[in-house]
Amino acid sequence: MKMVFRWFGEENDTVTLKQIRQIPGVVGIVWALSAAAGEIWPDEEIYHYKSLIEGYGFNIDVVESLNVHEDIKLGLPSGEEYIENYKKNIEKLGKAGVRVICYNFMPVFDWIRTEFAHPLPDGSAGMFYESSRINDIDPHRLVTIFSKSAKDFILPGWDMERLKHLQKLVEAYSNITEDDLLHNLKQFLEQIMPVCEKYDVKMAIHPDDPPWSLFGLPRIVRTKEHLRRILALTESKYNGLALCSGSLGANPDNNIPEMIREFGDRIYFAHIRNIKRYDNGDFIECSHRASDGSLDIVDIVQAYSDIEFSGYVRPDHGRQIWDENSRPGYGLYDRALGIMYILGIWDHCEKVRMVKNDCNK
Ligand SMILES: [Mn+2]
Repeated sequence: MKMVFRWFGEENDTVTLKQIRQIPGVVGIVWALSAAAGEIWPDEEIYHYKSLIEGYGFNIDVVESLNVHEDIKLGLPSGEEYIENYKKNIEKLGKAGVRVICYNFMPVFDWIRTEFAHPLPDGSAGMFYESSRINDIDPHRLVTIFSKSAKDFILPGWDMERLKHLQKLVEAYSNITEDDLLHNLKQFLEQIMPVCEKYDVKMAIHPDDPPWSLFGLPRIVRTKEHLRRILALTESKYNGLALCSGSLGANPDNNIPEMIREFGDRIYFAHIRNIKRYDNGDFIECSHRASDGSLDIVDIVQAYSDIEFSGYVRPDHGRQIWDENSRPGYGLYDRALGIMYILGIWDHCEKVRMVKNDCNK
């Protein structure tokens, strides 16, 4: 596995490349420009980030996210122009050296939580999802909560300009079924796959977070069957997955190690994160350690080792610890701890595998 770390850029992150450089094992930066969905990324900015990141000895292999315009998800004729722009961005990024693009196909909302900093018993805080609050919450209020708690940070996937037109956006989906949305994803993938192949850029779809429908909106990336269906949409192997343990794992029916073993060589990007689920459907993001949450991170990393995973991995989110003031979920300290835990398990698994191989010779 190749360990990478998400970074939001000089103006938009409390963590510096210099700090990331000192986390053992990190070889690349997961980056993006803060452009709105549908826009073409300017070369000057792409190459500015490339030289900045490579200057610290990191690769720029993974971009997260290149957002898909809502009109593409809705299958509108106006989406065609945005697909053309998407293709241009794939070409630009491929030429610059990017090998994987992580994206999602979630209608209107990207990831959803009801609280950014919910206290954990040890005095740290984690992002929290309280199901009873979601049920009575009006989507408008959710956007207000998000914009207030996010303080000065731009939240990944939460394009506030776009969300000003929330009512219209939600209504636009009222007649779109899951099958329609899947069909629109197929149309999108079919058009971009030749460009991905030409410039050697793999697409990795991120699962819905949380993995169930909200506000009556269709969601098509939330179970093993959904992932199977998505991989079968194209002949091309450039259509792949960003397997996020914390997103899928919020549903106890999703068995992450089983998915890793089934989808193995089509997983291009792994997000590893633990969550603690409660019986009432709530969940909180906790430390990576298996005993702290509901997901067995040891089994998950073991599964990646068993399939000899050579793709990219990142600790997904971290708690807020040691009084760090960072963007929610994306502080330095707890993600660095997560990396050391993941690499500890990985190194052990690899060692055991090599000893076994030697014995079989
Ligand atoms: Mn994720």
